[in-house]
Amino acid sequence: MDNKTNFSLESKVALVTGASYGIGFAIAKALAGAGATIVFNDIKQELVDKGIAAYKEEGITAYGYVCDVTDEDAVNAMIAKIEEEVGVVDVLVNNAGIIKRIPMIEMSAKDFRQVIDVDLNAPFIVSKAVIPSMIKKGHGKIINICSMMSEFGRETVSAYAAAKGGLKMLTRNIASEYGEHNIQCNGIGPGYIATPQTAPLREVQPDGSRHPFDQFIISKTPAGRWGEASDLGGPAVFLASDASDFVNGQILYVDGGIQAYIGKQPS
Ligand code: NAP
Ligand code: GCO
Repeated sequence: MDNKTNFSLESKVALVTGASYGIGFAIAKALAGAGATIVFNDIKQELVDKGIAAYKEEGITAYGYVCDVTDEDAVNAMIAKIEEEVGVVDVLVNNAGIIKRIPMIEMSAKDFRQVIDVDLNAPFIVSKAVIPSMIKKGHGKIINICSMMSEFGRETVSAYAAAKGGLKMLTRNIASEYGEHNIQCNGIGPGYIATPQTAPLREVQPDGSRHPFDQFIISKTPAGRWGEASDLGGPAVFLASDASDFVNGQILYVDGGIQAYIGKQPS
């Protein structure tokens, strides 16, 4: 098979969770560009409607479903509906996620559990819902959106780091358990990406200066910039396509080199 067809997603159904906007939307757009049929979900109908309109503006006819990915019954019902209305899910991108930036000893157990629920339990629930049909079909791709916090900690993100670290190992376990069914499960580990989730870290200060964390990330990234959600599209197409059929259990970091770099020396 030549590389033109190797990277093609023609005839593939791709479900991207939490993809009305942000990284999920950018990944779905890239998968559509490679020929995939796009299915996405969000918690609220108004967001799903906005998402459908946004995809339409990009020339993409997307199928949108209202579903809270932490609700197993709702997820199973959504997958059944997708299989009936669109087709079996060939590619699952577990993208939906939240973060709560709270010092650990000030964080309630309820808040901690909520982050774990969305960022770790939900990828388990949605993967469990799509794998049986992937096994029957004889192939499948699962892409978990991990994080630099799958490898590193930092102040105030204990729940998020615990979840994303767990998601890295869930990725490796799905790869181990279902590789024999020609299912590949890999992760994408974005660096710092300019989306609503990181907007608080980039807020312009009252004196017009950049947020200290913004300056920190710029100094720690060889690329000298925050990532754009579109930077994740190509890696997602690779991991969703036949081109990665022998790649399994890997986390592909798309971080502008931040993990390789000690950081810009003070001038
Ligand atoms: P975002 O802008 O906050 O978007 C998150 C999406 O997930 C939203 O559409 C949100 O919908 C949806 N969502 C949240 N909880 C949900 C639930 N229970 N059920 C269904 N949908 C739910 O975040 P993002 O920056 O695009 O991040 C997307 C993924 O990339 C997340 O897993 C995040 O951890 C990861 N990531 C982000 C970065 C970064 O720098 N931005 C870096 C590494 C990894 P609502 O609007 O309805 O809440
Ligand atoms: C934070 C950020 C990060 C990014 C991302 C980095 O508060 O440190 O939100 O967690 O979202 O996960 O890879």
